[in-house]
Amino acid sequence: MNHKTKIAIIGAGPSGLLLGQLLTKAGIDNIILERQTGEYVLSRIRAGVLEQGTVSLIRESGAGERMDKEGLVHTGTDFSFQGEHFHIDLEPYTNGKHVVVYGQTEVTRDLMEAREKTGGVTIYQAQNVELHDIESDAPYVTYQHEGEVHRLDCDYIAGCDGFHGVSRKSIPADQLEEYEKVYPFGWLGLMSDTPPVNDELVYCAHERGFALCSMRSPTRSRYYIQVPDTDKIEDWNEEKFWDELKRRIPPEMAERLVTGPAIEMSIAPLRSYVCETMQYGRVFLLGDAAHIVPPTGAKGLNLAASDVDTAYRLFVKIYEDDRTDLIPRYQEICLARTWKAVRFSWWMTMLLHRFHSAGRFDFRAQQAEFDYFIHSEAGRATIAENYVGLPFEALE
Ligand code: FAS
Ligand code: PHB
Repeated sequence: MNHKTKIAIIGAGPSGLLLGQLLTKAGIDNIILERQTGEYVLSRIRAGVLEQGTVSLIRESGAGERMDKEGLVHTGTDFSFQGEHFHIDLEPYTNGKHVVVYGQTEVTRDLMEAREKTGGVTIYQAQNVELHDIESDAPYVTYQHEGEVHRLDCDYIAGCDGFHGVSRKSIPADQLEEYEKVYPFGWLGLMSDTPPVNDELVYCAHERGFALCSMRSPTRSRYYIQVPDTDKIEDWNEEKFWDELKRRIPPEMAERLVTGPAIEMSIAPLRSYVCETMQYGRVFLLGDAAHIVPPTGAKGLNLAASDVDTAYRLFVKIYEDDRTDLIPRYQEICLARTWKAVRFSWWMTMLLHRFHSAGRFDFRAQQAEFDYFIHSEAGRATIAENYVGLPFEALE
């Protein structure tokens, strides 16, 4: 089948769904092509913390009702180093800003439901998606669905297909400006229907390794511990996880920790990656298709949302006022914000994780860095304003 739309969106993760919802509300026709099923997309356990900019954008898309009802407003976040527990209030350093704890799975579910209600078209199980004539003014996408090959003609393509997607790979390799740093460890995550051990998140640095105490609701907890990049999920079980977590979190928290069966356990590798080519011809890269950050700074999903904000406002300008002159602003704005989020995520990762190959000096220097930032007003302000998210930049 041959069909046509204005914006072909590749990928129905949070980037694709949020962009699709905003464009539909603006009356800009779009179709999403997703290679998995909706259930599979929802089964992936990922982010948990939303910046205020992300919350506002989800509301603007019309998918914010449940988030506003069930999301947990957090006005502070906690840290610990070798078991000593500290709290940072976010609002005094950020003119009253805070974060909302609401799982990416729920954001995705809300966006899927909103899209269905507004009649947006998402083609799931679209296989072998290929981008064509992306340097022309008549690009198109081909894909297979239910055994048939289809062609989707469009004006622009939004590559929202994540790090392993096809969009970035469709840009000529000699046009890609890429930067990468791979960390020698991953995060082993566990989800359990147990009450969170603390009322706000706790980022724990310890000589045995990093740990994070997070949550999804007052009855559902999300925990992570740093594991060597050679570890496999088969090397771990619930009991071993809980024992190790207790060794890394403050003793009073270990005392009151409620353990229970794992709903989910998985290991995520940690890397920092930036593709500075975020727009090429008629293709725009958004979210994980363009950049990956270690989850230590809770930036991945939020950075994707800020790309969506810029892309959405650009497309409105193009279709309402023919402002194609603004197209270069997309990459300019998104890259400036991306590198600041990449820096913060890298800095939080270097500050809080144990580099076992590093020497005693490095561990002492890490401790001093932590002491300075946790105990100085300037240090706390720096952490707070990056954690709640830097402001979105306007197109003009
Ligand atoms: P996504 O990867 O979410 O979505 C891309 C979509 O495109 C997928 O549905 C995929 O199936 C589809 N796709 C891929 N190739 C395709 C093709 N060829 N054709 C059609 N469709 C295709 N961020 C945080 O802020 N906090 C966290 O704690 C956190 N934890 C994470 C844990 C893991 C294991 C991972 C991988 C990421 C984590 N992230 C976290 C980052 C994560 O939340 C991403 O930033 C977020 O999913 C980005 O959303 P998208 O850009 O939509 O990409
Ligand atoms: C989570 O709850 O999954 C989460 C929260 C904050 C992070 C990373 C992950 O920095």
